Amino acid sequence: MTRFTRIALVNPPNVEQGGYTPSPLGLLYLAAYLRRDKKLKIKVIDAARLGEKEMKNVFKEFRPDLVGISSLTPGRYEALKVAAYTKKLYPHCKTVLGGIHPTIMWGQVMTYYPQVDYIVRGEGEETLWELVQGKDLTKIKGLVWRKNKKVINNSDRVLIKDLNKIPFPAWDMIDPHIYPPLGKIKVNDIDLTKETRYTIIFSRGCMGCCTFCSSWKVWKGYRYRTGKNVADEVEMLVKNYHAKHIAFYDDTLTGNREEIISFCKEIVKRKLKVAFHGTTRVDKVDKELLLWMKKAGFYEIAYGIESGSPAMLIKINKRTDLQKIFTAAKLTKQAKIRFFALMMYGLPTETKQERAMSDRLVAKLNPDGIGTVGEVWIFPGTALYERAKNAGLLDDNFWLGKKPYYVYRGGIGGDKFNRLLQLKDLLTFSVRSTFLQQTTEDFFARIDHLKTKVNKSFKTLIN
Ligand code: B12
Ligand code: SF4
Repeated sequence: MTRFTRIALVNPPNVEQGGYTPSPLGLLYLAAYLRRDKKLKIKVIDAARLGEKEMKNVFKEFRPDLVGISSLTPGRYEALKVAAYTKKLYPHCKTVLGGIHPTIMWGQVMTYYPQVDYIVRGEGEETLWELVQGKDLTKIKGLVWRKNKKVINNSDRVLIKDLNKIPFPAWDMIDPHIYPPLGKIKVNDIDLTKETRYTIIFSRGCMGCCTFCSSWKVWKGYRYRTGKNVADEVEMLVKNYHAKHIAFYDDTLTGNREEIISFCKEIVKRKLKVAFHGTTRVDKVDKELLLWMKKAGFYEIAYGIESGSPAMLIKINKRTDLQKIFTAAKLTKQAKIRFFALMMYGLPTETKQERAMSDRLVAKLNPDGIGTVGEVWIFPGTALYERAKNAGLLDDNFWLGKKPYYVYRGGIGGDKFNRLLQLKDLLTFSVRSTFLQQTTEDFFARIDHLKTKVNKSFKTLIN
């Protein structure tokens, strides 16, 4: 017997970045997977685009019995607000959170936010299906739930082996035209400033393990679809929606060169006229691959370059080097594909000289575009987060606050000058707050806290 029959899948409001948000591909995948059960009524609500008011209107009309909410780390507060609103409106409706933030911080989310009934960790399709179908909760792998107020974390789910078997995202359940065009140029007579940009994904996960990235926590390795299967999806987008601009949202698009080449051959054979964009690693391209990509319609490839300092590339575990970066840039340009460089500035221990090396590298590469936020954001689930915690910069409680992410401003072993400044701030703050305590109990607790903090800070400073 199904446990739920009216399911709303929500991308929370106010989570766009720089005013833009693409379609929530994860939710479209989930909707497509669930609707294999014809009895279910499913709604996908992209409140990031439609707004909070529209989301509330749909809720009132649709009366869901399960609300599924997607959450990245910066958008967690908005996701939790949607869950709280759901409970206020329909106290008996259940809420389930999924996406990278609850996948990593499930313990904290379930402990502090009673408005969340379940969390689906990692890949969502099969876990959500079993939840909706009413399977015994103790047997649903990948599910976090409560039994008599105790949080129960079921064992991990084995990831779907054959990605080709997952139904294509349910584009028909949203209006693709609510997503504004995102492109500044004309490519092969396709005016990107006018075309809706559709999104697609070839693979799940990444073979990398960079210290600032948490992708591996969700996807645990790299799986890919066949070129033919992805070409079928492109053809569906072209036939049903007249799609002309498609962006691949893979972490590493070209992780399997044979399947990418086979995809490109299919696109050429089927005469599909589409402008493609994708992101990959510099060590995952070569001349032949790029020439095929050009033929298929790729107009731009973004590469995670990150730094111009060889030592920094090692520190962040990028597993690339300057030679590979130059080669990828040269081959991409030779294939007449735009080369887009993704850079990181302000990485822990970065020196003035290393910053200058990055600037020199960018100047030499002369990319067609460059993407950087100009500072480093630390997310849970990354090696960097663990280092920042060990250095006493933050702890898990940080994510109970509203700040979208932790901005790194120095303090991890190596930035000795930054660390000294931070120590001074910490001491001033702790001494002040110690002497402002009302009760003796608080006072002694504070002194202990201060001692631990100072010890920890000195240790980090010395290391
Ligand atoms: C598209 C995208 C975006 C989009 C929209 C994200 C969205 N709502 O789908 C935009 C541009 C808005 C965006 C913004 C940001 N992003 Co982003 N983004 C991506 C990207 C490239 C693709 C997401 C995707 O479609 N994946 C494919 C689908 C199939 O996977 P999925 O969405 O994770 O969904 C599956 C599961 O997670 C789960 N699931 C997800 N939601 C739900 C909900 C329920 C109810 C259930 C049961 C299950 C479930 O089931 C799905 C199917 O298996 C990923 C990288 C990647 N390849 O995944 C980065 C990624 C998610 N983004 C990341 C980052 C860093 C950001 C930004 C901070 C970047 C920035 N510079 O501003 C912001 C934060 C936005 C915010 N306010 O929270 C990081 C995650 C960091 C983190 N801990 O949050 C990732 C992993 C990139 C990376 N490798 O570091 N992003
Ligand atoms: S290559 Fe990109 S997606 Fe892969 S681990 Fe590094 S930063 Fe993350």
